[in-house]
Amino acid sequence: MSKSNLIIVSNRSPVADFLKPSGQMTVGGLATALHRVAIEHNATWYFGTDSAADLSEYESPSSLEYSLKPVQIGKKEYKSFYSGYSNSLIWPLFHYSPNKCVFSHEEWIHYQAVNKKFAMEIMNAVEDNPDATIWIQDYHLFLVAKYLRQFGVKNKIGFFLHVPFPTYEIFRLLPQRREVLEGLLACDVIGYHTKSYVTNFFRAVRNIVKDARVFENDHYVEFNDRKSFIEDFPISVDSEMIKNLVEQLQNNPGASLNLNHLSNKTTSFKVGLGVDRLDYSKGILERFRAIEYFLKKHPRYRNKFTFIQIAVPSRDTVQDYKDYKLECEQIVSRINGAFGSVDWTPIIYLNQAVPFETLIKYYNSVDFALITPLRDGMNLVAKEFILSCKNDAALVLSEMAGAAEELGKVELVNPYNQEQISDAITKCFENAGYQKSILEDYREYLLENNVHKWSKSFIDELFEPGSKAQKELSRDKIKIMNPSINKDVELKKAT
Ligand code: ADQ
Repeated sequence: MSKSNLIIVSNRSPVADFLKPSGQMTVGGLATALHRVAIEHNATWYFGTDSAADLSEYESPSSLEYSLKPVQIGKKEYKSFYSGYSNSLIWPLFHYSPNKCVFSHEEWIHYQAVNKKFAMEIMNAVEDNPDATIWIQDYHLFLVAKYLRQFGVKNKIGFFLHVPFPTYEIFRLLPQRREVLEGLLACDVIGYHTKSYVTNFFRAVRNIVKDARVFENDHYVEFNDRKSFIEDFPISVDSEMIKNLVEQLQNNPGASLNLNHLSNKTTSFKVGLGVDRLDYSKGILERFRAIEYFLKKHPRYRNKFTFIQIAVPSRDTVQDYKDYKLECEQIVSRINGAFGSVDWTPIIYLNQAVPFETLIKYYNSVDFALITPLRDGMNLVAKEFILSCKNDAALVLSEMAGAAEELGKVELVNPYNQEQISDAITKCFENAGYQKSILEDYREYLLENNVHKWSKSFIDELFEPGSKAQKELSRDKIKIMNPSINKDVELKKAT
């Protein structure tokens, strides 16, 4: 694929204020991951906006090394599509919270209309460019590929889902479940973070799209004369960039974050950290409750521990998010009121976005991180923390995060289990450094399995659909024919 032939499509612009000549990056996993990919490929990036400005002569910010193409949508329609169908139905459902779902037919109509609008704009761009490869991102845009096919677009189309693909029992609750699957099956390649999500998707197709032919062992589905390959591509971070930031910090100790004042000169004082978008799926409230439980159960650790929670405001047009923000503030205030003193605050709560360099300083200063989402497609914070943390730090990670499938040797917890989280915090006090070698191994692993590898493997697959499955199948065949290879691998692991 030639360099400028990649078209990225996402609901939101990677630049927070795309009308400014040099805009700040949008905070969130998708923007963080794809910004570098867009630079590398000199891509064209389509995104939705409800801005009323005249965008007919729009020019991308001069500071950006790729071009942005806004898809303009009316305010009412955008709200219904974004705050409504996308974030009040699909998001909660795919994060296993059906009680939070709002089922509205009107929002579905708007969701379809907005997806069609995206497809029309992209169709105009690819009409003269049969080599362009289209890469659609995430749950807001499930139907774009289907509309593109209806408009006669034959270009390669890929789709990557950044959130979990839920089990069939959850997915089947979606009234438009067949339409969503049909939208996906208009793509040549569909990517998920983990093998479990791939398995869930195959089961959903088998049960819902009865006229599709499912070849799970060969990683594809045939539907409407099209083969769609379905693969796991665990997303990652820009590990080299993070490593460099950490090295700069280590070479300039004056630049580090000084948290000594928190400890009130108490020896063996510990600082814990949480970093999330302010979202109920991230388990921030449950985490606070577990900390409250810990402080109640272990009075000896009061005064010896502060937890810093950095929560960047998110989706504040959605009522559930407004309520959640309030609940977080109330519980922090309750805990600090009940346990704190004039010279000690149990929880420091920052409801703000923090520059990435500062985030790295936090990661590098604390003793442990509690990353305990109730559900999470992957969770990039876990990977950022491993790459940046102190040698004797520890990571307590929810088993409900996609990242747990890759990073299963850190301290895994059930985010609802207060006793387990409390024990995990206790372990950080009593056994500092117990994860040292595990985190060292994962640092190596993440340096190799970085965001560039993620995007490259997706784009390679899109360029030649089925090649990943072919490689895996022939590797498996070699293993079956030469069982000694397996033994060698096992031996290497053991030594
Ligand atoms: P998110 O739900 O946004 O992403 P996550 O993967 O943790 O979740 O990424 C968040 C990003 O935002 C991280 O890069 C982090 O550094 C940054 N961030 C978080 N809080 C911040 C703050 N207060 N200030 C500044 N930056 C902050 C979605 C899915 C995830 C999936 C990603 C990528 O929900 O499961 O991992 O997409 O696919």
